Amino acid sequence: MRLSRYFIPVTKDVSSDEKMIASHKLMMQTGMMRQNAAGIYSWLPLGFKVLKKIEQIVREEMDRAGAIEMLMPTLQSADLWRESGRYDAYGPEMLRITDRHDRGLLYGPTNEEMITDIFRTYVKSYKQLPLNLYHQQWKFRDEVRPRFGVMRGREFYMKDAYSFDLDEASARVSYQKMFAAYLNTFNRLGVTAIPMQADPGPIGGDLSHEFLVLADSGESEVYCDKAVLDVPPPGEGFDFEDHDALIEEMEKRTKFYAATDEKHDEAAYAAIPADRQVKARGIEVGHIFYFGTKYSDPMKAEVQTKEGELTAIHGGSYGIGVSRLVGAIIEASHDENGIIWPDEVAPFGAGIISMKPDAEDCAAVADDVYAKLTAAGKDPLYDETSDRAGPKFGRMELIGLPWQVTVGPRGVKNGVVELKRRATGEKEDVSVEAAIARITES
Ligand code: 5CA
Repeated sequence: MRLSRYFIPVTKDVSSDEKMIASHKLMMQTGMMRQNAAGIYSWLPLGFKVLKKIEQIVREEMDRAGAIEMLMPTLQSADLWRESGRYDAYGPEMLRITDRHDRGLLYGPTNEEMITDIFRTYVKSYKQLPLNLYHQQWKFRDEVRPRFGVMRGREFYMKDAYSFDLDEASARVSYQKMFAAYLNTFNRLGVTAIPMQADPGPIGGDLSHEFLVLADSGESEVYCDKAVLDVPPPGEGFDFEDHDALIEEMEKRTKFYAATDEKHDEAAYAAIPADRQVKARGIEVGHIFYFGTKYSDPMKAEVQTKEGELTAIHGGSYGIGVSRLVGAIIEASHDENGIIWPDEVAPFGAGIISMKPDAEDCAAVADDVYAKLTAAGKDPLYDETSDRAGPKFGRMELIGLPWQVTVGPRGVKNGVVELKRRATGEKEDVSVEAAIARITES
């Protein structure tokens, strides 16, 4: 993409609000998003690209774990929520809407009721189980205090998956699959997210884990054993059908103490060797629940067993804050000059700075780098504007693409370009071919 033809409204001055956390400020400065109302944002091209990359990784890992993608609407019927008893219980966070026929609607804060209704309509036999359906869709929660940009929005993008099983034992296997899939997902996104015992809150149930990315700006206070940070994720070859492997995976991690303040047990924490005690703040990027028959009982989501009896299914739900992750990744990966995008979610694979776009020889080399990186599928951002060097470097640093290739007159004379790795700041003068090779290998 040529920067002169793209739309990145970079602004240095965003707000003097001291409480603005780094990710919020950086997202505003880089023109990734625009606030339209409290907690409601437009995703401008750069931000939208990142959101879509995260969505795609989440999708791939859900699919790999056997979940099936679909799409439910943002608006839901109030009657469905009356069936489960949550219409009144949900409180003022729910945005209630009345249509022209005076029918009650709501902007969905989550989809347990709707998916249970779909399930009960079509699934009648144990033979069709287990089933895990998911979608990625906008949600609305009328938060009292929307803040920190996309971290606590009112409208936000969520991946929510819903599992249906014949009994509790099988539902726990479904839960373990999602647990393992989440570890792989967050690992691919370049963040360390720690599973912690959590309070199920309004979703309900008795088994629940939150996944938290440690960051000073996080809203939750967390306590954990440092050892939990060192357990590697299950990885690419992991077999989701191998139940023993699933159990082992979950045990490997849950045997170490890790809890949010709501579930914190001071005595258990004190028993951890002092040099391994971690008290920190965290951002909740995922939350999984096993809630048994909480929705299937009142909504009559029943299937026939082998013996021909009707039984309420056992359910779980599994959320990932996709839009929140954009902020969480930046919170975990930035410096005083700007964002440092992990390779997998970077909006562009590399940035090219043409220092003298008016000089024919310089422009030719920069065009060549642009063509080659594009052909290699690296989707580069090409700054061929006539802005001065300082602002060009500053802007590229701020946007924080994993690689920067600077094409300047002196280098061109010597047959080299400058290759810089954003994360480490390492710079090297190399040939165009070597630069392309390094970037495509990463
Ligand atoms: N039905 C369940 C699982 S699908 C559910 O709604 N869980 S949740 O309430 O924990 O939300 C799932 C994830 O959405 C959270 O872990 C968090 O990452 C994200 N999330 C929740 N509220 C907000 C918000 N106001 N702004 C941004 N992300 C949010």
